Amino acid sequence: MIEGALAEGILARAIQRELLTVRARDLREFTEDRHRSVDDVPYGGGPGMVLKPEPLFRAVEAIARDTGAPQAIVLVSPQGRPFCQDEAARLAGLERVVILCGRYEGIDDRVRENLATEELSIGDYVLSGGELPALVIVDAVARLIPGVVGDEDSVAGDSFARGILDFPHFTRPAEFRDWKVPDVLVSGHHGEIRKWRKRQAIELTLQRRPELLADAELDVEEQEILRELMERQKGAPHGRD
Ligand code: 9D3
Repeated sequence: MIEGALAEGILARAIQRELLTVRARDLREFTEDRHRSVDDVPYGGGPGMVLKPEPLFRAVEAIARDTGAPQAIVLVSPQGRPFCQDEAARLAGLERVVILCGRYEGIDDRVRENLATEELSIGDYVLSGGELPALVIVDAVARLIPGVVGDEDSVAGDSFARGILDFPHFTRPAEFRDWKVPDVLVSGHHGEIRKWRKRQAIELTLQRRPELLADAELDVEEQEILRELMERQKGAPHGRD
């Protein structure tokens, strides 16, 4: 699953160009019993299986021997702190990161307490394993490594990099099935276009994700637009949209 995802798109290109290295390790390689068991029944009873601590500790110790000690050992789990753009930026600044993931009902808590340096979740929904969350983290972090994304401006200008939602995008044709591209975008007035995009982004953020605005990095013009939109919202009737 992980190797498949790493073989496609921007990630594959970045790995090929040695801008980053990603290696998937199979926990079964770090077992010692005849059945190569990575899990066992839970102490105290209950459904499902629990990941054993030994293969995880042995895997991390082997990685440390091979490549040097990791600066972070991230356990992905539904109980983790929410992963976000700031966390991605922090991890992108580290030299070596290990991500621990698995499919299980639970993971022996000694791994969380004594091996992992942090625990991250990618959101409040139940997945069938931690591989996709691990890949989500790898993808978000990789994009922040210089050269991975072709256009550096696109990374810096990413709406989430500034903590607000993106503005709407359009391309040709200027009219499609009676739906027109906003006149301002076709006009070529770059100042007006910049202002329109700011307003759209802030309006959308205010409507859908107002909690983002508390920590957003807004310039003076954007702060002015936000004040104006909030004034307008106050007077308007509720319940639209
Ligand atoms: C019924 C109890 N479940 C815990 C909330 C068991 C359970 C569900 C899902 C145990 C593991 C998993 C697999 N998910 C992850 O490993 C996981 C995950 C997720 O499911 N959602 C959001 N982020 C993450 S990070 C790792």
